[in-house]
Amino acid sequence: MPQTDVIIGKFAIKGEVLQVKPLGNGLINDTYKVTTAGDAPDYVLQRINNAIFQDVDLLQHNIEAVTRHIRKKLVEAGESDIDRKVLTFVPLKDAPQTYYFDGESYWRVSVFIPDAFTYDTVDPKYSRFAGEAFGRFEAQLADIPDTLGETIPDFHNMELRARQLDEAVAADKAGRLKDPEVKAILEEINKYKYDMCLGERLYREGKLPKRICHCDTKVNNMMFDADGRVLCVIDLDTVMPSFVFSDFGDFLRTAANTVAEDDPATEKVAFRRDIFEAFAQGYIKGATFLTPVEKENLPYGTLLFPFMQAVRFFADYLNGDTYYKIKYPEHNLVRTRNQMALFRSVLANMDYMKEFIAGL
Ligand code: GN1
Ligand code: MG
Repeated sequence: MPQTDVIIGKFAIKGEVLQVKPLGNGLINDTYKVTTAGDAPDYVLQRINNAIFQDVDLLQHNIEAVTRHIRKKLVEAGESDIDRKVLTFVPLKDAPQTYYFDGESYWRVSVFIPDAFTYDTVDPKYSRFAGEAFGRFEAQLADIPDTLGETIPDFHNMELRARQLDEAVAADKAGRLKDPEVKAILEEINKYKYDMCLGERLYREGKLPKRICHCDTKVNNMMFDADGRVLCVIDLDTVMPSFVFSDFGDFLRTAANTVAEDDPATEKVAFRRDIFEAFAQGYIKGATFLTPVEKENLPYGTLLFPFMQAVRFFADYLNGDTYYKIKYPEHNLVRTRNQMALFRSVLANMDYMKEFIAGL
């Protein structure tokens, strides 16, 4: 692999590079912080996981269109400090494109946002801000003039995820299906699979629209300033047409779980109503465009995401851990147990959530 300082030298950055070191804890790409000398901005260098994002040209086209459009909206709204409220991608020194191919890997560089923080957990106050920010993010992109492609086709399509699990089961590549616990998880998933594909059915019936969504609204994909105000949404690789549940449900999947998504202590997993209520209030304020069917199904979206994530972790476990980065052999199984425990906890809250949403 070429040196990261050689790679960074291909981009039209300002300032002399002092240091490049790993940043963050994403499960897909490799991320580095690039520190420069003097007044020049610092940067974020990323190696794009090309096995997962197979069309990097389309990916960067999407991201450039999205950041351009949001920047325009911020200017029109008379916002200040815009460079901290939307990501800026840096072109190459000798070409306008915002990615570099070194013969093996794809790389990109964005400007590092100073004095900004990401969190792996939030309190209700931050949850409300996050809800409003994700709702606003979707609202800002509602009239984007560019056509955005699906950077991972059918990314949040539950029918596809269910099929992929069926394929993983049929192949049993890692020979893990003989474990009785694994079989029990599979049975539980199969029991709810059909119900969880409701979104795709509503879409086919013409009752549910697709909109431009972020599709990876993990709590740590949002930057806050020192006062807890949302600055911007990051990790834009999966911005694409989807159901609004993608952003609503995926945030609560991480933020409203009492523990991290890979905490082995499943008995501690529980769905936090305080985080849900604050997020839902914020989101409905920001997402001014919601149709009655979308609003009514937000509880379904909240239930769908722990389920879909469990199915994805579980399929990866059966496939021998080829998709998500793992830190130990059982990591994907531990994640699956955790997400199924969350699914059960959310399921027990369905009536309560429906009543709460109807009252907003
Ligand atoms: C991945 O890149 P990261 O870690 O923010 C994944 C999400 C999953 C998440 C689970 C492209 O997100 O869909 O929800 O891990 N991204 C992709 O932690 O598959
Ligand atoms: Mg991330």
